[in-house]
Amino acid sequence: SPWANEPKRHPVLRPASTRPFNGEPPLKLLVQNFITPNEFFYVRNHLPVPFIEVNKYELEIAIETTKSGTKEQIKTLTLQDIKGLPKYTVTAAIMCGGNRRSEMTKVKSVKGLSWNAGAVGNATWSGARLRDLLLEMGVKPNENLHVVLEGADLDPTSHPYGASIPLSKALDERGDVILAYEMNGKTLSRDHGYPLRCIVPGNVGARNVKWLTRIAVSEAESNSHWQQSDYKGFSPSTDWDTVDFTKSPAIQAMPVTSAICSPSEGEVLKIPADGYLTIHGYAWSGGGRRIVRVDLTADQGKTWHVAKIQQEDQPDGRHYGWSLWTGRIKMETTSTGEVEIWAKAVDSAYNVQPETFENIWNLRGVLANAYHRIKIKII
Ligand code: MTE
Ligand code: MO
Repeated sequence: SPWANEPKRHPVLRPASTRPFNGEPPLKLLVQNFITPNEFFYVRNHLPVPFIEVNKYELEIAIETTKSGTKEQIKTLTLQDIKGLPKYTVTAAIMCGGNRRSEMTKVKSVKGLSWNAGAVGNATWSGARLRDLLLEMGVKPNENLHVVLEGADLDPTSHPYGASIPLSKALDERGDVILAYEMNGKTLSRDHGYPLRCIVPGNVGARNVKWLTRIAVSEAESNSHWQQSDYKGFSPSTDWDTVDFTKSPAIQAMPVTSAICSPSEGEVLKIPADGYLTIHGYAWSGGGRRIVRVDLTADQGKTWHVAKIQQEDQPDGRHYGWSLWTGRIKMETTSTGEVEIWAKAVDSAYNVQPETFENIWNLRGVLANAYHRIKIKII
C-alpha cells in the first residue's frame, strides 16, 4: 500500500482527510506562538508521503532551451552540495489556497477540503537561495520564463506533484525563494518535505513544493493538474459546466486575510469585571505586503476597534511572516446573549478584506478572505 510509510502526526492536527493526510491545529493553539511549532504546523498532502533516503537523494536542475536564448543545461546536486551554498533564513507564513474554505461553503457548496482558518502557519525556513543557484548557472532575468518545481510524491499514473512560479520571483533578491532543509532550525520533517522543499514567500501554499526532486527553467508553466486545473479563482457565476481553467491565471501572491482565533466560534463566556472582551487572531497578506491594521467590531460595524499588532520588523514588500493581533472591546456590562465579532485586516497597499463571501464565491473555494465573523454567547 502506498500509505504504509506515512509519518506520525501530532494529535492536535484535526484531520480534514486521512489519505492523503490533511490536518490543521485548533485556532486557539495556533495563535499562542508567533513561530508555529513544527508539530502544530498544518499539513496539506495531495498524495502519499514519499520515503526518501537522503544518501540517494538528488536534485536535478534543468535549464531548458528557449526561444529567448537559454541553452540546455542540466546539473545534479546532492543535499551536501545544497548545504554547501550560502545559508539564508527567512520568516514566512505558508497558507493553503483553500484556507477558510468552510466559511465560503456556507454560501454555496464548493469542491475541496473543508479547511477552517488553520491551514496556515508561520515558520523560519533555512536553506540555499534558488536565485544563487540559477545565477551561478547563468540564468538571466526574463519575464516570459517560469521555474517548474517537482516533488517526489507520485500520483497513481506516476506523475509527480508539481507547480511553477515566475522566473522573476525566483531571481528577485527580495523574493527570498529558498530551497529549505530546515524549518524553525530543525531538519524538515517528512510531512513538511524532507529532505528539501521550495519556500516561495508570499505565494499560495501550493507553490511551496515539498520533497523537491526537479527544478526546470522553462518557457511553459508546470503542466501539473495543480498548476493548470486547480488553485485558480473564478467568478461567482462560473460553475462546473462552464468553467474553463485556461481562462484564469494560477494563483501566485495571496490576498489579504485575517482570522479571529480566540474566542472560538460558539464559545460561551463571561465578560471580565473590567468590561473588556479580549480577542486574538492572525493576519497576513501575500506578495510581501505588511499588515498595517486590523479592525474589529462587535456591533456589525457601527464602531470599529483597532487591534494591537505583533509582527517582525521587515521592510514592506519583503514582509513574509504573519502578524498576530490582540483587540480589546469594551462591552456593555449588562449585555448578555449572542454577540457577533468581525475582523478585517488592511495591508500596506491598503487592500482590505471583502465584506462577505457572496461576491467572492468560487467553485473551488479558494481565496476565501472575506471578513472573519464569529458568534459567541455572553452570559
Ligand atoms: N508539495 C508536494 N510535493 N506535494 C503536495 O501535495 N502540497 C502543497 C504544498 N507543496 C504539496 C506540496 C500545498 S497545496 C500546500 S498548502 C503546502 O505544500 C502545504 O505545506 P505543509 O504541508 O508543509 O503545511
Ligand atoms: Mo494548499
